[in-house]
This record gives sequence, C-alpha cells and structure tokens, in this order.
Amino acid sequence: MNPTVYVLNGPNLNLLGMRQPEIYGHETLADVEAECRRVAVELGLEIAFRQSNREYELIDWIHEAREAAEGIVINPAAFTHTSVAILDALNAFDGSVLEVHISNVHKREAFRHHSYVSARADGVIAGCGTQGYELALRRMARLLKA
Ligand code: CA2
Repeated sequence: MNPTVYVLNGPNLNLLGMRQPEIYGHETLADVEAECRRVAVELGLEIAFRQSNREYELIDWIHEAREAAEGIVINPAAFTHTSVAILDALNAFDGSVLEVHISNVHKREAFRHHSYVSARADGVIAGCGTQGYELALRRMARLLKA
C-alpha cells in the first residue's frame, strides 16, 4: 500500500492567491492542492491535504497522523513563530516531518526568523514559492523509501 502523507496548512493560507501576491504568488490553495495531488500520484503517495485557522484543529490532525500517516508536510503559517503546542504535537509523531514556507521567512521581519517547528522538522523549505510543497513531497518520498 502507498504511504500516506498529511499536508497541513495553517491560518490564513485559505487566502492564498487572493491577497499579497508579491509575497505569496498568484496560486490559490486549491491550485496548490491540485499540484500536490498530481505529484503524489507520480511519487506513489496518498495525501490528506488540509487547512485550518484553528490551532487545536491542526494539533488534532497531527495526533490523527500518528495512526494514519508515515509523514507530515506542514506549513504552520503564523503558528510557526508562536506555537509550542504544535511543536509538542509534532514531537509525539514518529514519522518524517518537513516544514514548508512559501516566502523566504529569513528575508522578512525578524519575528519570522524563529520557528518552533524547525526544532522537530527533518527538513525546511522556504522561499521557493508554492513549488516548495512539490519539493517537500519529493523529499518525503525519498525519506519514506530509505
Ligand atoms: O511563507 C509562508 O508560507 C508563511 O508560513 C506564511 C504565513 C506567515 O505568517 C509565515 O511567516 C510565513 C502567512 C500565511 C498567510 O497567507 C496569506 C496569503 C495570502 C493573503 C494573506 C495571507
């Protein structure tokens, strides 16, 4: 059976493509999901693609992934910089974790330079636009084969 990867997206990413295209590009989250699904078929991965504006919901999905998934690709959005709770949830997940940021957070405000999630992530992709999701899935497929 194909390995399952949860692709989780944090707050405000539902607005992708609708505002701030100079930072986040023109693609919508639905476009990103479609691209992830295309790449997942190519790589032989099953994906669950989700977005929430609620911290607890992301945490519940990470808990669910403990039983249901081999890997998590997560763009925690602003929770990246604030959430010890999401870090704790990821620390209770035994599979591979990749952190994605559409923008290059290190080129932006100082408060975006620190990520709680990076303390758990097996890899971090930032500043590659929405292509970062595809790159993360390709890396995930490699990690899950190893
Ligand atoms: O670059 C990223 O992917 C971020 O995770 C995006 C977060 C930001 O807080 C992080 O520092 C970096 C913001 C997501 C909000 O996305 C929007 C997209 C379009 C319009 C408004 C918000």
